[in-house]
Amino acid sequence: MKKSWKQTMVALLGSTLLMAGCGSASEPAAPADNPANSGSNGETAQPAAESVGESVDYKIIGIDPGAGLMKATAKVIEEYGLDKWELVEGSGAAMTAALKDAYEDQKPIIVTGWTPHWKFSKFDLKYLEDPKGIYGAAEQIHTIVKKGLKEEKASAYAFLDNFYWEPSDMEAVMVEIMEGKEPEQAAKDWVASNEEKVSKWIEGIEPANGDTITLGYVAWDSEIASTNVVKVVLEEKLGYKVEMSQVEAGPMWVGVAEGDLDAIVAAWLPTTHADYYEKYKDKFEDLGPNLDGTKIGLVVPAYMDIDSIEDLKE
Ligand code: PBE
Repeated sequence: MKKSWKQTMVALLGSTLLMAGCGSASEPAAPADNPANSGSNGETAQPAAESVGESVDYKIIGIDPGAGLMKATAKVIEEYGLDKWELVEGSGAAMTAALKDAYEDQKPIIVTGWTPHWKFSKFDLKYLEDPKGIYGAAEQIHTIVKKGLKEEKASAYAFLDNFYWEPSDMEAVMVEIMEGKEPEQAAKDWVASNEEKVSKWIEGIEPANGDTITLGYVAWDSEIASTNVVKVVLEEKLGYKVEMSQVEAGPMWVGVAEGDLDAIVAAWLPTTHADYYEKYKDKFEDLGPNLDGTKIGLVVPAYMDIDSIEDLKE
């Protein structure tokens, strides 16, 4: 034992001296032979790179459970076989807070997201591709009113029927609110600086005399913006007194179907709110789109090295 240990040492010493001699004599030893260069060995000794799932603890940061986006995401988890993944329920505000925290630290995060939304102008984000098309194509947001509104509140009905704006308009209001303006003030300012657009919505409509009208909405940033703009126009231009009723998505649809709410400008169709629409479709009046070109899906910071929902399986 002792002898062979000594022999080993002599052999090692010999080869080390030999290599040292080689190195100083002319060229450096080839990396594979040079014990000082442990780069290749060091790399293989490191733990394998984390998967996307591990990096976010297999969590998708969701919003309120009644949102169509949540139901679509549950279906995504099922159809793409994302068995280890969990969809975390919360709210739109909790989702954007989590996104902001992660983004500031350049950490990975996956959220349920939608357009129009201010988050795309504040952060560099991307939608994950959805090759199975579960989130659907571009959609519209419709204005839905209770049956009989036309006879009951004709001026409001006429304006709601005309109300139509662009995603960039909605985003402008959303950004102001996100930057700290009260939603109603942001809406007032937008109305004041978009006289031309607003005057087309109310052209030829006789103002009402202080009638009360109730608008239902969910606390999604997009709908906070649109509902406040509609409120301001109804109050400032058409003489209504507007009550805004903040509810969950299910009760919002029930409310307009049963006539407890006069109108909503928050119906994402044909896909996101398809089940609500089907369930109550004979009980309300659909005034058609007030905005074209929405999108829903899984959203990640652009610095994350994934592109598709398929990448979440790894
Ligand atoms: N959203 C915003 C809603 C509709 C408006 C996409 C979060 C939803 O998923 O139901």
